[in-house]
Amino acid sequence: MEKTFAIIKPDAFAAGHAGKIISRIYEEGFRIVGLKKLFLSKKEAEGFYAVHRERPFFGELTDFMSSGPCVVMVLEAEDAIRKWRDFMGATNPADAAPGTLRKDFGTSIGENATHGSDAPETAAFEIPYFFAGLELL
Ligand code: 3AN
Repeated sequence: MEKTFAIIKPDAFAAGHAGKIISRIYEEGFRIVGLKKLFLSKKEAEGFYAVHRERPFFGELTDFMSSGPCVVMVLEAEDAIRKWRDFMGATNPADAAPGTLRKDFGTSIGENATHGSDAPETAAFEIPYFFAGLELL
């Protein structure tokens, strides 16, 4: 079993899609190991996305991620990292395959409804950024 880190981003939360997305997470066969609603500060969003600090969209991305509440989760499944990335779909919702979360709930490359760790090393940073060990029992 593998764990990955996921976010229901502020766009999807504000649009009232959190319940539908969580329901689809269960249907897809993930176990939700950790889950909480947060309203990130700009500084917390910058720390989370520090790897993208040099990218031209860093300011826009961290403004968006601190613009409203989101839901952070730790999901468990066999091959969870790849499985969640496949279920989210392409970064740009316009390119995302039918049946994926970004196709159904994303509106633009920035406001694309969900986040997921892209590798085991990323998950190893992202999970403890948001969750203490006691919250993941
Ligand atoms: P992914 O989330 O699919 O791994 P990355 O790692 O390329 O995508 O980008 C991280 C986040 O930055 C994306 N989830 C997306 O919301 C945002 N992003 C990527 N490219 C752009 C862009 N050109 N303009 C605005 N935001 C972007």
